[in-house]
Amino acid sequence: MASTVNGENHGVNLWESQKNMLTQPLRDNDIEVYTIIKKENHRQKTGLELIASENFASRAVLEALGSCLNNKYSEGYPGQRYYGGTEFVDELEILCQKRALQAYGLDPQNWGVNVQPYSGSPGNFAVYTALVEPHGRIMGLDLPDGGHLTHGFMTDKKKISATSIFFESMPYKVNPDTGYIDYDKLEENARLFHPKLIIAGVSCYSRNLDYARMRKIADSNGAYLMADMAHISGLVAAGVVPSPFEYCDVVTTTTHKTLRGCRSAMIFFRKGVRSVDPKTGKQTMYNLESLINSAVFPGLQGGPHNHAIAGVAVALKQALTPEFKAYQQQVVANCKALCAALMELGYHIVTGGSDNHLILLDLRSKGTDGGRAEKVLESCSIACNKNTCPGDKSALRPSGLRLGTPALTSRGLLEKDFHQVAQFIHEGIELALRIQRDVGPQATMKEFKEKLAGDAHYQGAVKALRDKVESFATTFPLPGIPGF
Ligand code: DSN
Repeated sequence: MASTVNGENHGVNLWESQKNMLTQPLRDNDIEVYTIIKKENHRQKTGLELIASENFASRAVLEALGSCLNNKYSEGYPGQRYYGGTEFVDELEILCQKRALQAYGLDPQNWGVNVQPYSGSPGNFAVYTALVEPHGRIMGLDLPDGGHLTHGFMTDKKKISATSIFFESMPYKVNPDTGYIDYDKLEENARLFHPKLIIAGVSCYSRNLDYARMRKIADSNGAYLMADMAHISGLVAAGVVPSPFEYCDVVTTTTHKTLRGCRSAMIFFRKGVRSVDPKTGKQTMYNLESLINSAVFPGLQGGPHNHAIAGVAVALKQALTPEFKAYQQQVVANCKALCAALMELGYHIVTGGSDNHLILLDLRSKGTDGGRAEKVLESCSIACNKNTCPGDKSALRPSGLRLGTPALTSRGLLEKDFHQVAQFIHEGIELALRIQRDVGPQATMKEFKEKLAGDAHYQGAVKALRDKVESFATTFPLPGIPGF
């Protein structure tokens, strides 16, 4: 029954006054946000999504993400919360942990997992704060060589990432001639730098990592080895690329790239015996679990995003199916097809190929760069991103384009379709070259963009290619919640 104050039935009035706000569908309640989402949905449906870190989450994942779990606070861990009413989120978090270990074939005696990191960057930072003292030393692949910001990125002039401000970072690099990681140099530098943690992880590297070699380097320096498998975590779960778990102490991952869940992250950590003294037989045990759990909460985060944990749990269930394995195999097959088609069209691919879901197209031999190509392709409804290539002199004018196949493979594209995608990319790059010749080699990006947008001839060419791309793209289904 509603309460009454000063003769007015406030309970009823309050509910009635808020009823629309609280119960209307988004379309009726907030047309501006609804319209923006519809436009984004249209962009995703009509375009070709080649950003290597993106994917299309399933309807079930998105439903879990949009559920009442969003409402629940539950600081702490299952069984030890700072709030009441956590019975079901405890059940959910335990289920998510169980599925996470299953998805990677891990024995709960030897591995644990924290599923609370909000995303990859805070997840990585939590590991560093757990295992490395302030200003302790870390080594990760340099960002211009294919590493990630959170692997200690800094430039000659500035410490950019907090991971290089609060920790001392020395990057390792790829060989500029081959594009492959220079493990010899990493070994040599690690011997001098004595890192506490080595990071085996990439954001733009098309080859498998040599975890065994990195383990040896870590061991000879008494360092932890952490894999950041964010880009390849779906491929690892399906067994189509080597697993880092055999060699690493800690493995982090985001959950929305090849794994195809919602935006979140996980940290896997070893448990049990770390080492045995060969002389005395004395065992040293891992103590990562409490360090990592307390670094995530209460060290860096507050309440876990239970709706995201639900989305991740759903994605992990899907990752355990044969259909998911077939999908990941196709991601790799499609990437090889895209790579072969572009090479046939005369393009140079860094390292000459790919073992995974992405390739790095080096446009230096073509006479253009990643920024200009990305801009023209975007105008033609092809989404990808500019990226530095090994040996680039300036990160401000990256020479490459990173292209990935996970998202379009989720829409059902096969190898033959990627031959067509390669043709579209080629036409876009040819157009970028024509504009570049027209504006001259010294023209700035601003002048290039003005020419692209302001010249009727080029706008006609953009429209012609965009129409072809969109007619092609719309023949493929888009995963997710229907009509939205
Ligand atoms: N920004 C992501 C990527 O594109 O690789 C990684 O966080």
